Amino acid sequence: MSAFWSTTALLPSGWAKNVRFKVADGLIASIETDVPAGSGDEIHQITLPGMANVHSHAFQRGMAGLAEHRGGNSNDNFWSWREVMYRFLDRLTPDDMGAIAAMAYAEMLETGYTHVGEFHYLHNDAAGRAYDDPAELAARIVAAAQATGIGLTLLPVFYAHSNFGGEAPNHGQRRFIKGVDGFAHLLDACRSLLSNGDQLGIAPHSLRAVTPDELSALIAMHPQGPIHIHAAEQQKEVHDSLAFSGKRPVEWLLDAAALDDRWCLIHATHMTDAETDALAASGAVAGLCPITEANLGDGIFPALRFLEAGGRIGIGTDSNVLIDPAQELRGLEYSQRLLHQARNVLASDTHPSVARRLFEETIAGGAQAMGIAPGLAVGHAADFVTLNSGHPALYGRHGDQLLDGWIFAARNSCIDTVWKRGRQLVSRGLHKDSAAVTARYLEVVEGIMAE
Ligand code: NGQ
Ligand code: ZN
Repeated sequence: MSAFWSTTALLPSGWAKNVRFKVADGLIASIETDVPAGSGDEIHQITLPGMANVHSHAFQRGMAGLAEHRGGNSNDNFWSWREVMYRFLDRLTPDDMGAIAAMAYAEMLETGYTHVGEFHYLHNDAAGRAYDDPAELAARIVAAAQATGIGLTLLPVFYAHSNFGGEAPNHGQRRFIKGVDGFAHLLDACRSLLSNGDQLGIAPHSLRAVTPDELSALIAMHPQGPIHIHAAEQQKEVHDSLAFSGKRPVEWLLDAAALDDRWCLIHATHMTDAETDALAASGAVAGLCPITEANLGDGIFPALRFLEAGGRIGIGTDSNVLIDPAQELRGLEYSQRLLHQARNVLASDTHPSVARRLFEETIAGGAQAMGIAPGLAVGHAADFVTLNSGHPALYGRHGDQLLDGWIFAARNSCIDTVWKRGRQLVSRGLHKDSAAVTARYLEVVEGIMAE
């Protein structure tokens, strides 16, 4: 494909009509508006930029739906879910993980994500021993991204402790553990795996898993590029942080880690008003995962205040219990409606459409958190998502109404085609290798469930 033409397209400047993108080497070489299609152009109706999924643990797709029944007692919570997740890892092989990641990434592409930030913490074998190649499992992530075609920001995770104060890791965490030197080797190995357009960041897992000294050492190891960390997802973490340092997790990070636009704080659910305002002012992104946060019973992010303070947000699929950016954005707005007993809470004066506001915010914040360029502009990757104008939720809709229809009113996906760096990966909502990826996934899941 050398040119891509769309009746309407969402550009950084807003909705444009009769838009022609020339594409060269996977990048947008030029954009013309109000022009007819050329002969041989790829022709579509409604074109959006691809979205970034800032936070995924791909392997967790394989246990989706398996933790939705009561365990031995009636007080299931985040921590009991985590035990189920740890048990799922008892036997998972590199091949299993690669097949599950490919399934998750194909689903991401099918729902409109063209880039994923993989917060990758599975490093050791099932006995907790390092593989001969420290990047054995990271390589499976990279291979799954390359096979499916999704863009990747690989975020190798440093994980060394079970709680604040450098507590020894527990048995369930044996596959995650690396020392500072081991992590340096892993980071080097990861760097050599990446291909064109992929990015490398670092991910100290959480203030529970990393001591302050280790955090400083990690940052020194990676002077540029994204830094992601889980923070303040659960009240227990806030209490443990206060007991350890006298500060809440986000407060501690703001004071000790000099947060700036390289940082992405995953969840940041439990913040005081002062933390909310200070995080917004720092330029860091809050990586929100509304579906997982609801699924795990985390709490409600203070989105209204954070956005009003100029805070930046991205969205992530985290546990991958369900993969769909439209449902993430809908869940984010609905959490605020329920909390504030009001409607259209996250709209703004410049964007009265809720979906448009959230789409724009997460395109910008998501790209920042991934270390890539946002939106459909010259020199940026030709990452197109087209909507199916024949979907009843979009009938007769124009401009921002299309986004509101997609995000609030469609029972099934409105996605028609998806393109990564000018290459078509999805048509009629299905990944080009869907049959093979799904067949391999079926085999792996049947094997796991039979054990
Ligand atoms: C994770 N997931 O690393 O997969 C975590 C659970 C933890 C979320 N926080 C483990 N949603 O935080 O200790
Ligand atoms: Zn996570």
